[in-house]
Amino acid sequence: MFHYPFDPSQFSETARVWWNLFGFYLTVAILLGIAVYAALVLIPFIYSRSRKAVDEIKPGVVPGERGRNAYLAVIVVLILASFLAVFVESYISVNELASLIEEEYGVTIEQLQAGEADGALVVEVRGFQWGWTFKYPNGIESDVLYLPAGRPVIFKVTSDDVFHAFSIPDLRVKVDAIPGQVNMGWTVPQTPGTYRIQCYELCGVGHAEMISKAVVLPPELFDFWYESLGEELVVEEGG
Ligand SMILES: [Cu+2]
Repeated sequence: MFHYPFDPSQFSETARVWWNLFGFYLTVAILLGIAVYAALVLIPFIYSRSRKAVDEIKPGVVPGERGRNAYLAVIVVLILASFLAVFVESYISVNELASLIEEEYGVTIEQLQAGEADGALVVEVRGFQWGWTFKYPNGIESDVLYLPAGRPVIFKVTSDDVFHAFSIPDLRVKVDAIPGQVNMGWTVPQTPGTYRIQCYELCGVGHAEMISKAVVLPPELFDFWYESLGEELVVEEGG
């Protein structure tokens, strides 16, 4: 019923930016990891050659010959540089996403986050023990989430009872569902298909079964469903 793609970037604009950022973070983490483990393995060999080093230990002083502090400085600079790289890359990606959304769909991320964007579909998501209800502006209530492809969607998420977390992992959407509070989330689904919806906050014995599906439809088919006031839609499962 559900597919679990390794690379979800073509499914939504949010999936694309988070996937790219994840790749970047992972690369930085792997490089740092290699450096740390290489140091762990090499340092004992380096120090075992100069046994005097043990006698030279003083607080705040790195034992060994002069110049070793320079290596330390380089390592510290590399670590700080990697933090900076992650920060800068995140900033650039989110800005690129913001200008793309504004160019293509005429809405800003701020409007989407505020839940007030012209042309965006607003879906009220309610979590409960143990399931989800989706309510549309024309009054349709459905336990399957139908979405149009190529149009921004805003999720206004809340809960009837305990803490839940609404997530469509393949679209890289995740929003806390808190009773008495409405949290916003948004995405732009790109590829028609069926996606898994799952709760990501342990909420009781039924948590693991708190699963539903999001069906992304071509815009015409979505409009057809929407205008039919939510009659059950039989969608051929493909792929
Ligand atoms: Cu839950």
